[in-house]
Amino acid sequence: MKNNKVQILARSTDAAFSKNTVNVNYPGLTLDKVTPMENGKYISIDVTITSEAKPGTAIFEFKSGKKSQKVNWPIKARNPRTPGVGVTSEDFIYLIMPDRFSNGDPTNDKIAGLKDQTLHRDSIFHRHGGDIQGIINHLDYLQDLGVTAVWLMPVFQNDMPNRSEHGYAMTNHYVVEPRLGNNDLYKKLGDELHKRNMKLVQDAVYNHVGLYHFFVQEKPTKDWLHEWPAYTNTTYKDQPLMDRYYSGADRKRMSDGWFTPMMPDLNQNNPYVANFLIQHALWSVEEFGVDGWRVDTYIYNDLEFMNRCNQALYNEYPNISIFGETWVHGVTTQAYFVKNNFNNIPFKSNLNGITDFQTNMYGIGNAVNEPFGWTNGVNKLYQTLAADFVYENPMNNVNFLDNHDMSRFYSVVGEDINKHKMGIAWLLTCRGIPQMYYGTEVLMKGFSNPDGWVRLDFPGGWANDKANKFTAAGRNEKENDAFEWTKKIANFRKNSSAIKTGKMMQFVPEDGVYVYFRYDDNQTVMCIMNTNEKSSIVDPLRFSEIIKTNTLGKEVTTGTSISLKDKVTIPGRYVMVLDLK
Ligand SMILES: [Ca+2]
Ligand SMILES: [Ca+2]
Repeated sequence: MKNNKVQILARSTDAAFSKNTVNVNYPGLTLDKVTPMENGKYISIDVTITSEAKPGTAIFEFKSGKKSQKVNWPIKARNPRTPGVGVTSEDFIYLIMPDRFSNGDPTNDKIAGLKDQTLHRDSIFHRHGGDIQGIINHLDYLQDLGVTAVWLMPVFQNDMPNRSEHGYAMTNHYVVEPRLGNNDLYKKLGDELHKRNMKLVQDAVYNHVGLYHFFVQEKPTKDWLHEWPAYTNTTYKDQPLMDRYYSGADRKRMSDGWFTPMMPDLNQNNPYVANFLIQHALWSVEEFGVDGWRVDTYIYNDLEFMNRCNQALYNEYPNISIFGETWVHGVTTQAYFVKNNFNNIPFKSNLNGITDFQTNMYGIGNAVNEPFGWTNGVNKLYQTLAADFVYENPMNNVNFLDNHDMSRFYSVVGEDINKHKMGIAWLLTCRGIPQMYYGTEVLMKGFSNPDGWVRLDFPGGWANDKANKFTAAGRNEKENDAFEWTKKIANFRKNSSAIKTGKMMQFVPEDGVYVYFRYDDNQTVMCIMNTNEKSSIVDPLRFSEIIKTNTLGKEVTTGTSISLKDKVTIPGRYVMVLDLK
């Protein structure tokens, strides 16, 4: 690899372990530095793996007086498939909470010795038994739907006494959570996806770990965590990070406060912590063949550290796409965290993508739910997209209708199937990378109050479920309608250069109707969104600068051909997606 230096953290139960001498004798491996840590149970070992090194097992010998101990350390061959190919606007991402999607292996539902022994599908905060095998079992379903990339909520071990189901409280970075499977099975998921030309997105968490992580329970150095005289939570207020009138105390609480009492905040200014996190990222991509990288709680990290961490991945995998979770309020604020067009600001991010909370919170929901007004309804979506000039590349923004933290879209739109389908049509045709949350295609419901209600089981994912929504026969008429609608547009999208890589042109919404185009030299796709309850009439003449010589539009969802020489009638609460001819 380009970066051939590795910092190993060795840990023992012996409180005087750090007094050991360290030796290793392996062709091509050089021992650069041995550092006893402040905590006597840890030694840091810096090594270089030169190009002469062959795959095999290096044996580290730890010696103290007459006592000697040997530890095997594998040196692996490179992944034969170049990982980090990137998840782009050509993809359609499906976000899965592994514990709640499908139980493919009932034998791993409870693991003896782990702190959380719950297994109770009627409780939103207990474990339900879903796992990686359950996901592998349903890759045909996802492929049929038109999905091209799968993003799992974090898969590494969360050995926490409770709330272990979500995965964001890691306790061991190098072990896949045994209730989800194991390292080999996670690797197999990557292989199975790649066989289908699909991609794997990993959910990375750098800001915090679980309270029961071994390096929290026994800190290698005193400053491993951000610790406070009394418990201090983050304010969740991002403004002090870029506000020119910021208070230092506010900024420190935002960045160094803990995410929750169960999730200690890591001190990324400690070089050993930083190396640990960066190396884990590189190892994951190489080991599991990861293609895209989602960064949890991006805004709570030390942003200079994030630039270094991102750069380490970009150096090794130039095509990898990294998108940070930016749950903030306002396009300019969101753009601060990603490559942007701002000059003369104190911090410049090197991140190449973000999860676009703005088109979600100030966009599509308003478009389908609010009455049309100067700054309301679909004008809000239009305005938010009109502010895209601040991003270096808005095609890297990940769009979504809902996710594991937000109320499910079908509930947000009052269980109105027409509004729901409008949202899906927009998701799959707007600029950027579409991301669907599991079950949205079959109308799963729930308000995030609390978040467990948006993390229910996918019906049919468990052997004795009453209905199996993975099959047409198990879905009701409305659910099949939503599924087929998604499938039609997603599969059209797969072969649509205009949507995948083309430009976008949007027209000022008039009378509740919003018209936008996706286009390139080979294709023009016209999307007409009628947010009114009643049908509306659109005159194609207004759009002649982009319709040009096209005379027909073939509706992607129905196959109907529509003449563009005449006025077009759009049903109420509907998005018409037309492939122009
Ligand atoms: Ca299971
Ligand atoms: Ca932090």
